[in-house]
Amino acid sequence: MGKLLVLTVLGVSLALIGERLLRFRERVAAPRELEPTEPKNCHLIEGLENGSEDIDILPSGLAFISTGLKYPGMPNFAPDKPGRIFLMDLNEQNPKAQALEISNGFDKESLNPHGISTFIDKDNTVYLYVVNHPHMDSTVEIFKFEEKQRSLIHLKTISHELLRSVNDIVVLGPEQFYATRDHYFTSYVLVLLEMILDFQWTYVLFYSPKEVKVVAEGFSSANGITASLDQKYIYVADITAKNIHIMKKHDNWDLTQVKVIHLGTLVDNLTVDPATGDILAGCHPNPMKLLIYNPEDPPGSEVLRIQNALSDKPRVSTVYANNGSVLQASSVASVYHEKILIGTVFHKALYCEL
Ligand SMILES: *[C@@H]1O[C@H](CO)[C@@H](O)[C@H](O)[C@H]1NC(C)=O
Ligand SMILES: *[C@@H]1O[C@H](CO)[C@@H](O)[C@H](O)[C@H]1NC(C)=O
Ligand SMILES: *[C@@H]1O[C@H](CO)[C@@H](O)[C@H](O)[C@H]1NC(C)=O
Ligand SMILES: [Ca+2]
Ligand SMILES: [Ca+2]
Repeated sequence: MGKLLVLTVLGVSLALIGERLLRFRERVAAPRELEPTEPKNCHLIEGLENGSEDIDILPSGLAFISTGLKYPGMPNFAPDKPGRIFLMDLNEQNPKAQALEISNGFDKESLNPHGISTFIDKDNTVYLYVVNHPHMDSTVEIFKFEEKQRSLIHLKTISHELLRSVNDIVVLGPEQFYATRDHYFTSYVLVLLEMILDFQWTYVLFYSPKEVKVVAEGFSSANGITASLDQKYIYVADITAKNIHIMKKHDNWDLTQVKVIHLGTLVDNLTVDPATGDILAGCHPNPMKLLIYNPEDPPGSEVLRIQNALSDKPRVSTVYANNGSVLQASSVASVYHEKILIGTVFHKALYCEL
């Protein structure tokens, strides 16, 4: 009897694992034809050759770009260089990316920047919040931006036991932000297992000096996060589930799900078009090529625009698509005055007119 039970449990477990494996294969290996799409006058940005994970553009047209992310399982072409934050003034005719100076007193060698988010205070001071992975840990660094000096003054490091495997943040008040956790485990092998078996143990966290709490959970891998223009809704990309969750924000900062928009492609970072409120999603069309990098057959890039996300019929259109010959592994796209900046996980960055 005992043996029968063991056999039954083993059989059921194997069947479950088999089913999860099949679903994993479907999620990552399904080949998709990309129809090449390109806006006008695209050119690669000089100085940003090795990744531009996240981009945040101020209302004034100054763009912050985080580069040099080192992350387990992701290729990196400059593993010995610390990460940096670049600035681009999109009001210029031919904007150049310029590395920002970082104030002394901050360990610049350990900067490993992931998601970023800007916050403008009532007195117009600009703060840049950076998800950092110093020595593969997760912290949020707060910098004050000095526009004239083109520099960042480090003010504070936030760490918390719930701030683990942080991917992206969206800052909505002084030291008040939502953050996504993209994996439950931190060791590479367990992360792979987690991805394959799809535990859905990742979440969105709310952080403030007074209160830290999980406000939404059950994501396969919560990734990019941003807010609607009126800040009443929060958009969360679930990268391995290939969808975007539209969440309503409540007065106590809790989130409830309004709907899920399926995109059929791995959704990475999200931004909102300041002129229209449309969501722009940097996506990975070929997950397997991203996981197993081969320069001869590189991963492609895809940027989608989602119009009327809150309506019954959101409209999804392709802004940019390329098989990797120009741009590999797009992860974010940000729009300013009919121009678009497209960043990538470990490759180049592209600037186009819409
Ligand atoms: C990118 O990586 C290559 C190879 O390590 C290096 O030679 C180059 O200087 C890097 N470029 C930048 C802008 O960091
Ligand atoms: C942008 O995409 C890359 C690729 O996954 C990712 O590593 C990084 O999390 C992204 N940035 C943000 C802010 O999510
Ligand atoms: C990608 O597209 C370019 C031009 O459209 C083509 O020349 C190239 O062979 C394609 N590469 C792959 C790997 O499909
Ligand atoms: Ca961000
Ligand atoms: Ca991301």
